[in-house]
Amino acid sequence: MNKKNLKLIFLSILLLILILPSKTKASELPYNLSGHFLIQVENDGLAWYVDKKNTLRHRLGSEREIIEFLTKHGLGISNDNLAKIPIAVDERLVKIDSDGDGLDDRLERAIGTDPYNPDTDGDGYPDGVEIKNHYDPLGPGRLPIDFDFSASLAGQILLQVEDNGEAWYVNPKDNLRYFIAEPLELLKIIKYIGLGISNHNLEKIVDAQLINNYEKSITLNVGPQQRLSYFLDDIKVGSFPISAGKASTPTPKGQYHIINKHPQAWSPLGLWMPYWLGLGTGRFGIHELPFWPSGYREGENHLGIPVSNGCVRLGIGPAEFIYHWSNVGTPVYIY
Ligand SMILES: [Ca+2]
Ligand SMILES: [Ca+2]
Ligand SMILES: [Ca+2]
Repeated sequence: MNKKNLKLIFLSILLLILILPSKTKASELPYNLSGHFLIQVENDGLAWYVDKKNTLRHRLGSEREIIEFLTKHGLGISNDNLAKIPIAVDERLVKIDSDGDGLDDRLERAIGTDPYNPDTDGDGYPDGVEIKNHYDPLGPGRLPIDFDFSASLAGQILLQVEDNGEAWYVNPKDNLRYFIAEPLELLKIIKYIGLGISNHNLEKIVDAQLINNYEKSITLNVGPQQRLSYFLDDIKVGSFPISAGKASTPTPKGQYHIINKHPQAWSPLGLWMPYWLGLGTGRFGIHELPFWPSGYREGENHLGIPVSNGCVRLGIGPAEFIYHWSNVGTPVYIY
């Protein structure tokens, strides 16, 4: 078998890897893949990143593009907070492990263990074993791991601002942080943890290079479609199913803008409306599926069906995304 055939087989295996939940609509793909690295298998494995903030894709072809990406997308983090995120120990990413403890020399320098001593604190457990099991390799006790905190940063690039700007990536698949020892090293990480994607699916995610002014707008189809679409510079980036007002209490149509935001608003009808975005005079708005003080939550199965009292309901996940994505003043066209 020649090299080309082998490559084709490898590519077709990668294509099968892309996890696409059957319910996912094309326009929800950018959101569903946000925070992930993608491998464009039909184009020599070119790497992309889907931005969590706006679901646009960024090309990571050259070292220059990667450096620009890390600088632009890196979120500064304190050492105390970074310590809460478990570290990935992946032998495939080890380049030089001088002391054979399973940790790359460069990773050891970043976390303060001794690259030439497999058991830095001399407690009988190697550094790699301690890290893997969330024990402190520098002394007694466990690491201050906080899985909820780690999950909240899934898909982010983190930069250690109190040290030398060491870069980490929190993989949404396992919520572990991967050390990016040098910019080009990121491509190696992507090779192992990125998602393979076909050209057909990649085209459903807008290339960040097409956006100039980042002017935001939202449209709400409150008719049979029941969808919210979000735009940048008049380019549709993605959309989500909604539940707008029922026939007796329809959502007003027309041109509005977001007048206020609240992470959890209270409705006079006696229910909570998370991720509230007020429209018009603030008597109606966009929010997450509401819940009642009893804890009962409106079901996801209402999305796509107009059942509300005039507000526009979004699913869990998309509501939080649109809340953070939009600003007070963002235009909203309802039709
Ligand atoms: Ca080592
Ligand atoms: Ca060591
Ligand atoms: Ca030890």
